[in-house]
Amino acid sequence: MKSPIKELSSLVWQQLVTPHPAMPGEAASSNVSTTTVTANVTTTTTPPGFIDDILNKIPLPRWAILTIAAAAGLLLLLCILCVIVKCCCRKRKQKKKERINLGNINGSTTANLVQPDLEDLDARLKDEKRGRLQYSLEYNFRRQEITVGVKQAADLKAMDSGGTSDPYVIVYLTSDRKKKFETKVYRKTLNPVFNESFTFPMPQADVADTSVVLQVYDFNRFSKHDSIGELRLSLADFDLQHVIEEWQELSTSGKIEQERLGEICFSLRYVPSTGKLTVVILEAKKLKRMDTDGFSDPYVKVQLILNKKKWKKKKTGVKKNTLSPYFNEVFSFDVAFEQIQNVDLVISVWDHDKVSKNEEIGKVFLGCRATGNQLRHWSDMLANPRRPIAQWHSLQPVEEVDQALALKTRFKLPLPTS
Ligand SMILES: [Ca+2]
Ligand SMILES: [Ca+2]
Repeated sequence: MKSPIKELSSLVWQQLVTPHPAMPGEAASSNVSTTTVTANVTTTTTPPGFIDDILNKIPLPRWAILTIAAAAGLLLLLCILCVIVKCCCRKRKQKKKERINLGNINGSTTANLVQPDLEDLDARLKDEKRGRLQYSLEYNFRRQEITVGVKQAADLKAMDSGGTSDPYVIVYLTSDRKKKFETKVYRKTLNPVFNESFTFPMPQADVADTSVVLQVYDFNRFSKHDSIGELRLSLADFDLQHVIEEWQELSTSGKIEQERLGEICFSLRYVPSTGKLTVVILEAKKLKRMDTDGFSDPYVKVQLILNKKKWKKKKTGVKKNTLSPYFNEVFSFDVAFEQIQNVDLVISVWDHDKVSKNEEIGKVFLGCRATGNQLRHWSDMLANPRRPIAQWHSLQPVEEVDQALALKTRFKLPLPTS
């Protein structure tokens, strides 16, 4: 006769005799099955008096042995349960992992793309810490002028090898870029106190369209001055009834939105058989104000550059006091089919001035070396011989276009000599 307790104790005994798994995991699950097997084997193959013999040899009362055995059994059961639960959890986790890795290759790719991006962003943000600038704005309604105060800067980015900078600030208004002021240079400091102020004439009508630009530079005696950062304060965002004095975080100068110079519409037509290039300057709009009266006196120059050398030039008449001139003037050039690949067409808008020098407002260039909208217009013209193709273009900063044209000269590609 075997009591359930006896059976349990024999099982415990077997467990104590058989080596215990050292590592949980896959091995554990196989051990679970061996345990049950051995238990079964024990119950069927052990001779009936065997356990009694062993129990008699232990110098403890029978009840104590049974209690210890029962406790040990319970503990073991708990252990087995724990191992089983752990095992199940691991398998489920593995399945989940597999599902992510195999079932969703795109997902892991996106993760790979997103992860470094976030790190990059962090690095970029750290890199972009340019420091802060305290300024003041005071508008005088009676005199129609604005006084910009450059107070002080803090935690400026170190631009020199010694871990410091030699900061100074340039101040100007977007309504008149030629009138620029500069503070003194402060040597070897990242927290300069400037306390300088500059006054600009500022008609009340122009306030809403004007921004104050404060550019912080690092002075270098023997090399180009480095831009530390800048602020662009749109006056429309301020209540100029009061004196404004505040701190603002500097941004990198490259990130700042480009000034609107205006747009121009012209049509292009090319006839390969006769080698005639026809440019019709139609109209312009939203041109930048160049004169103090709030208008410009625009005219357009049409220039051809052949093999990076100035070749032919024509211009429209001057339209007085307007920011949206209508020209509708036709210009024809002889450009042989062999030359058209090597031609750049430069369209520039100028402001005529009676007393001072004429000023260039903005320009664009077209040709096989152009990019974006300009390249599209040029290739549309070549793809549609004899048909005039009209398109609007945003004027670009003069220096930018000149630089792009000059750059092309430097990186000139060898052309086939046929
Ligand atoms: Ca320096
Ligand atoms: Ca003018």
